[in-house]
Parts: sequence; structure tokens; C-alpha cells
Amino acid sequence: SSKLHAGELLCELKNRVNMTMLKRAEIPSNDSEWKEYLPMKSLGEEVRQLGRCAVVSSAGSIKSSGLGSEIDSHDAVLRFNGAPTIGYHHDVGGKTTYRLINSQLVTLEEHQFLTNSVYNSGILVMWDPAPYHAEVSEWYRRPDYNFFDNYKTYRQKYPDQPFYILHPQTQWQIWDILQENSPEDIQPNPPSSGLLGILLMMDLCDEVNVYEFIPSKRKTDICHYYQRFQDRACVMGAYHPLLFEKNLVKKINQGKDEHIYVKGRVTLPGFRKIQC
Ligand code: NCC
Repeated sequence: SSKLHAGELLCELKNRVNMTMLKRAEIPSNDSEWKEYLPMKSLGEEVRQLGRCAVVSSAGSIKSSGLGSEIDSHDAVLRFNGAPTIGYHHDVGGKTTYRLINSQLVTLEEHQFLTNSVYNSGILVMWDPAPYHAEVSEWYRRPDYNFFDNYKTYRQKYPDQPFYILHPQTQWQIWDILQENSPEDIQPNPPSSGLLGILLMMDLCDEVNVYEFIPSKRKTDICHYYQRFQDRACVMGAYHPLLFEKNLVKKINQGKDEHIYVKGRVTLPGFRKIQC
């Protein structure tokens, strides 16, 4: 496998990864009145260009970090899945501009997507694991989770909250670059929400600070900062090629190693700021 340097790797990401949202026109037309629930405006129309952005991983190691005010100082903050801010401001901040969620969470009753108020702020972006480089039509016929009904119900309940679906092609565009830059075969499963969120913000922002995706000195087997549950797979990955994702992000970090150790912070350039 070819090993690229940071600059080359950033250009591969910028040139080959297209962080677009699914458009109404891309949905196969035969069955669906459902597509009318997709937002009319594109994400680009919805948000102005952003300056400094933060991505907040849900890792247990962000607990007791005191990073909250630093995180909130960014122009936009992206969080994942059910990660709460209430009760955790001191460590994770309170601002939520984007929330990237997986389709399992939207679909399975136990996650209470339709009733938990944690989802009601910010712009929602959902993704669903798709077959390798599948056409939209193929994925749409057999999504990994059948999220359609809950998506529609949520949109009816909160029509004013922007709620996008990440184009299924993005996960495999990223995966290919991960595989090409890994020393061994990686899991044939899509990247974690973490890496998808990082690339989404690199597409929207001038600069992206990512917190506790690469663990700091507070590294722990506690899975999430908001739960007691412990599992090493949360940090290393099982289904997702998380370890390889972390190696890639470490390689393109433009911040100091010391900032990883103390704050779990890596600093990445926005795609706009990269000259290729
Ligand atoms: O745990 P999860 O991820 O919601 O975490 C969001 C992102 O933060 C990074 N992370 C998390 C914990 C940790 N100890 N270290 C980390 O680096 C990862 O980049 C992760 O992606 C997901 O990616 O969507 C995931 O979702 C959960 C779960 O579905 C949701 O939390 C909803 O309950 C998955 N867990 C299970 O299915 C049990 C997880 O594997 C991936």
C-alpha cells in the first residue's frame, strides 16, 4: 500500500471525498412521497461559511477535561448521536450547531429518537451504512436500518429543524482512502460517525479542532462521558475501522502533540484552506 505524507493525504481527502447531502431528485421516484420530507435547501444554502469549528467525540476521556468553554468558543460545534450537554457543560460545552446521528439510533425504539429533547437543537445529519459503492437506488431499496418512517415522523413533528441525510457515497470514498493508507486489510465496514463528522466539518469550516477522537492522557475504557459502561471496543473499534481512522487523523494533525496529550485536541485545516 502507498503511504502518503500529510499534505498529500489532505489533498486526497479534499479531492476524492464529496461531503454532500442526499437530494430529493436522487431518490427513486416510483414509491415515494417520503422524499418530500428531505430539506428543500441544500446544506450549503442553509449555512454560511464557517471559521473555527469544533468536533466533540463522545469518548469517556473528555470527562473532567474542563474543555467546555474552549469548545463553546468555536463558531460551530458538532456532536454525535445521543451525546448530551445538559449536566456536562464544564467538560463538553453547551453549543450544538450540528448533530451527526446514525440510522440505528433513528430507527430503534430503545433510543427514543422521537421523544428525547437532546435531538431538538442544531442541524441534524443522519447516515446509514450502504453497500460498497452502491448506487443510491440500491441502497434505498435495502438500507441497513429502515429509518424512513421515523425520519418522516420527526420531520412532521419538527418541520423547522434542518435534518439532512448524508449521501451514502461519502462513507466509501473515505473508506477507500483509509484502506489505501493502512498497512493491513481493514474491516469492510463504513467509518465511524466520528470520522464522517470530522470530514463534514473540514468541508464546511476554515479550521477544525477535534476533541478526544485521539485520546488524551485521560484515556479510559469508559465508553462515553455520559454513561458508566466500559468497553475497550469503543476506543479501538470493532465494527468500524476506528483504529485506522485515528491513525489517519493523527497523521494530518497540524497541532502540537502536547495538545493531544493534554486536551485530546487535534487541529485540522478546512478543505478550502488546502492548496493542492
Ligand atoms: O459511540 P458513538 O458511535 O455514538 O460515538 C460517537 C463517535 O465518537 C468517537 N468515540 C466514541 C467513544 C469512544 N470511547 N471513543 C471515540 O473515539 C467515535 O468516532 C464515534 O464514532 C457511531 O459511530 O455512530 C457510534 O454509535 C454507537 C451507537 O449506535 C450510538 O451511540 C447510538 O446509541 C455505536 N455503538 C453501538 O452500536 C453499541 C458505536 O459503535 C459507534
